[in-house]
Amino acid sequence: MNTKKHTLGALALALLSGVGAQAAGAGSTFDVNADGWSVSDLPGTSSVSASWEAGVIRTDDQFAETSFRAPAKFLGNWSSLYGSTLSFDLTEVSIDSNGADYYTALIGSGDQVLYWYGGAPLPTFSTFVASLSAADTRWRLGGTGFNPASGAAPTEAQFQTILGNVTRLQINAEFKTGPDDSRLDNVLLGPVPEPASLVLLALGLGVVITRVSKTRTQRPSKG
Ligand SMILES: [Ca+2]
Ligand SMILES: [Ca+2]
Repeated sequence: MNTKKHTLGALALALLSGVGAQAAGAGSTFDVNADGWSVSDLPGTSSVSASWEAGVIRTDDQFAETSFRAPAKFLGNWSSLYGSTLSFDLTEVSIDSNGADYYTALIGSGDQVLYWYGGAPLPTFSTFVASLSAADTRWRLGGTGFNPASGAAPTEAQFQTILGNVTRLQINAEFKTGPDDSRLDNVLLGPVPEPASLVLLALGLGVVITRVSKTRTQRPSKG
C-alpha cells in the first residue's frame, strides 16, 4: 500500500517538475538543502555557504551588510521576464529603527544594480512581491555596495538592460545594527505556472490517479 502511495507521489512530483521546466524563470523552495544559495556581503564580492534548516535558509551577521545570494540558475538573460515578478518569503527576528530604510532585494548586472525597497521583514514569514518593471516605483538604480534609498528610479530601458544580463540576485538579511537572524524561503523569479500548465497538470494527475486505481483493483491486496 505504501509503495503505491509512493509511486503516486513520485509521478505527481515528476509532473510538477515538468510544469516547472515549462515555466520561464527560476525558483528555490529549499525542500532538502540550501539549493546552491550562499550568504554574501552587499557588493557580492565575498560569500559563505548558506545554512539550511527545516525547509528554509538562515543567516546571522556574516558581513557588515549581509544578504542571501542566489545561485547560477537565477542568473543570465531574463529579458523575457520583464513585467513578471520576483517573490520570496522573508522573516527577521527583530529590526531596529533603520530597518525599513534598507533595501529588501537587489538585481545586479556588473556595476549596475537595481535595489528594491519593499519594506522590512516581520518576526514571522511574510511574502514580498516585486514587479520586474520600472512601473514598480520601489526600484532604485545604483552602483555596487551601497544603499541608494534616494537613488533615481530606473527607466524601462535601464531595467531591461539589467534584466538582460543578471549577474547577481540578492535578498537582504541586514535590517539592524545589532545581530540579525534572517530566514528566506520560496524564492521565485518569474511567473507562477500559467493556467494552461495547471490544466495540463490536473489532467496528468487525473491519468495517474486513474491508472493507480486500476492497478489497485486489478491486483489482489496482500493485506
Ligand atoms: Ca521551504
Ligand atoms: Ca546586523
